[in-house]
Amino acid sequence: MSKHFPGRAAIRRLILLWMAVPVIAGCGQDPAAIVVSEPWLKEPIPGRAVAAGFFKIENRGSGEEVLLGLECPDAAAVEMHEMFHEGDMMKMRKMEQWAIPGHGSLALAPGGGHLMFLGLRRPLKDGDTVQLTLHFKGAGDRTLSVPVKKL
Ligand SMILES: [Cu+2]
Repeated sequence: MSKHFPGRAAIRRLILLWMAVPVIAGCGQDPAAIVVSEPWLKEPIPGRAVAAGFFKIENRGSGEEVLLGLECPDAAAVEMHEMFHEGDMMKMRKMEQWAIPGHGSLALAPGGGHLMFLGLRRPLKDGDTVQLTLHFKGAGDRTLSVPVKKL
């Protein structure tokens, strides 16, 4: 009598495969999981070469995504700024990167986190549009048309 059950190894392989699928799905970043919406740039004060920008990023995936940096052909640099309290003062600091947790979001808004467009290369007015490219660690690059708005 044999102690060998022919189907067992195959069943074990199937079980292992079944368990591995969610793990694989959790590691790979699907670019479609990152949704960037409502981008806009606040019209700069006339004569000033800096402007603040905002958007929302939704991470519909289960893994963390990281915004590594941004580029705009109309600005020398685009920085990520976070607001924080220091005593009674609200201050801002430059972020090297911005993490967006799985099933989380990052919402930039006046008075809170924002983008800082530095060294603007042309005067920007309400109704203008600039191109903005976001560099994501997992999802790659995303280029948006960003309208300039006067508040
Ligand atoms: Cu700032």
